[in-house]
Amino acid sequence: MSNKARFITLEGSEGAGKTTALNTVKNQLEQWQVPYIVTREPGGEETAELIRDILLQSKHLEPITELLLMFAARHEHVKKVIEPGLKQGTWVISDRFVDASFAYQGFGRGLDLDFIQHLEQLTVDKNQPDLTLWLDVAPEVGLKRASMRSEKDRIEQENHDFFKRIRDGYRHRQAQYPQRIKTIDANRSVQAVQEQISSLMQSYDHWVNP
Ligand code: Z5A
Repeated sequence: MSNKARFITLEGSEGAGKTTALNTVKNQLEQWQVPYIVTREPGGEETAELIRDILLQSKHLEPITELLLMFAARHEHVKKVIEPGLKQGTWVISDRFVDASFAYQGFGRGLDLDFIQHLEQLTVDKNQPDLTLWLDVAPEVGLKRASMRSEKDRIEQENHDFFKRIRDGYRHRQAQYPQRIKTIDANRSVQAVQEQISSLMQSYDHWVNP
């Protein structure tokens, strides 16, 4: 068995179903019998979780403040959890990572993509995901699912056009990195989504059985 630990991220906009996807990925890693941790962004580490509370609970944040806090949290997360984990041979699954900043802060809030890329180089450096599952859901489908939830945080309260721009952002990233970012059609039933993810994960069997 190859002992190179892999870094897998899950992305998607509101109501995409990342929680279900996460369970399907975990099942595959358990079948492969590889050690793994599950983490999330913003957050995933003590200080980063404190920053998450500011990000999600503040009534108003300037877009640049939001962007800088996302990357401050990410840098703590990368340096204290992701990088050491991978070095020790532990696989890392993260619910969201840097693509979310391009989609939400870049496309959603309209911040400069070159500036975001510069922050990415500074804070993430070589710790890039090996595989990203982008759960692509139409905003009207995702927002309907999410509306079942009782309380919405600051970002979840944004309107339909914002989530349309997020989807454009993810499309743009997928076109830029087609080898890494794989599109999952998340408009379909839970079972159909699980099947697509399982079969995609199985196509990476060579990672563990070279
Ligand atoms: N954010 C950012 O702006 N910039 C960044 O760089 C980063 C993040 C890293 C994090 O909030 C927020 O931060 C997020 C992006 C922003 N804001 N938004 N929007 P979070 O972690 O609290 O929220 P989230 O990432 O959006 O996660 P979530 O809401 O928990 O997950 P989800 O993908 O939206 O969905 P879910 O909980 O798995 O499913 C939603 C519901 O739909 C649930 O009731 C399911 O049972 C149901 N569901 C799921 N799949 C299906 C299918 N296929 N059919 C029918 N129903 C389904």
